[in-house]
Amino acid sequence: MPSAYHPLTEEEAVQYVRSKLPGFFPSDAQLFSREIGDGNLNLVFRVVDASTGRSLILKQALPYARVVGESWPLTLDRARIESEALKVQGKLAPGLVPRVYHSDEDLALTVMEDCSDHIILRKGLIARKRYPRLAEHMAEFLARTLFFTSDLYLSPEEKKARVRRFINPEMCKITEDLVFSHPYYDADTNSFNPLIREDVEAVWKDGDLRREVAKLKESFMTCGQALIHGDLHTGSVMVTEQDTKVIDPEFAYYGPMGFDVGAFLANLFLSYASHEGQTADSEERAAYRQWLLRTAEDVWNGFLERFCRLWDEHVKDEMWSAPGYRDAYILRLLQDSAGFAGCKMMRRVIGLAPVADLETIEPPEVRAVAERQALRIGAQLVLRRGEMRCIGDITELVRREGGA
Ligand code: SR1
Ligand code: MG
Repeated sequence: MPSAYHPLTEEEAVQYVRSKLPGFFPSDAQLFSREIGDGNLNLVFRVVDASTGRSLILKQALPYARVVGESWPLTLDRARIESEALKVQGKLAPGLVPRVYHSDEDLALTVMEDCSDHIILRKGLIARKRYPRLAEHMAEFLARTLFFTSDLYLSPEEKKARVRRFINPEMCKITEDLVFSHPYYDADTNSFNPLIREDVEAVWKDGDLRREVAKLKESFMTCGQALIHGDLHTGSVMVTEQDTKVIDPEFAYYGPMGFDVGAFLANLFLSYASHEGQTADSEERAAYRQWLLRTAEDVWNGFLERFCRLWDEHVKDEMWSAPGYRDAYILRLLQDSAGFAGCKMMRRVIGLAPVADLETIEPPEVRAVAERQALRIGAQLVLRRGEMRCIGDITELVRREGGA
């Protein structure tokens, strides 16, 4: 740990901002700071000038996972990764990530644009809000950040230099454990609704499923296709009706593109399962579920259109232009996305770090219905990913397996 490192207090956050970003606030401004972090890992300070309302966010990594405590040490290098990834993504997808004002490796912090006028997408989805521009923005973010950081665009030398910059072993290990290993056996970290124990045990005993998850785990560990966000769930996206910001890329590394696409789809499908219509407002829920699936389709189709356009405009390598290669690449990406989406759904039902979409459903009997759906959809996405030819095949599977 760098010797200068210590977790800041609210007061120190104000002093830090005054000394390192002297022009951001007037020198006589009365600044207020509040620690508002509610995620699994970090401190997040919001610093506001009371008279103008101008504000910023100071995000600082803790040397352990906040959600568990000091018994789970965690690398501070994730702050450097996050800050560098935000800068790369900000250039490739302007306006779709918070602007970085300042970063400090010794204190493991990033000072960035305050997006507090946005809400966390997961919260919006729980409240059944619709976001008309979400799919278009996510398609743009995914297509541009994945294409321009891959071998399709970069020279082999530049690509490998970037792989080196974004080696992120400790954060990847969390994903390897929590997404691809622990949910598939009786691991200590697992935590699930006791009412679904039989369903969970069926997952642990399913050899075919475990074999297919193992293949996906291997792909996550070995396929350095592009600089991926690495944790692109709906808690990593902030929204208003008209705007979208992708936040928190501390898990970024060179991995399979389908892991990002799949993560986002998985979280729409988790929301789909969570709005399972057992209660009085079932018509409204059914309509909302259709919106979620349409959004998943729009994300993929928008992504595909943009990705293909970028391919046609920028791909120069003789071999990448071989007949049928682009279509084969995209089909593999779709099938990878389905498989990774499946793993990401199952981990949120069985493993550590559940999602509020399911957790907040009461009573536990109703929650169990939604959780079983999520498990069924997840398992089938993994097992049948090789049969998927288009996004409609995926949403059709979700509809079929997502019946009560
Ligand atoms: C201890 S970290 C648990 C989870 O939170 C993050 O958002 C990642 O999804 C990680 O797996
Ligand atoms: Mg996060």
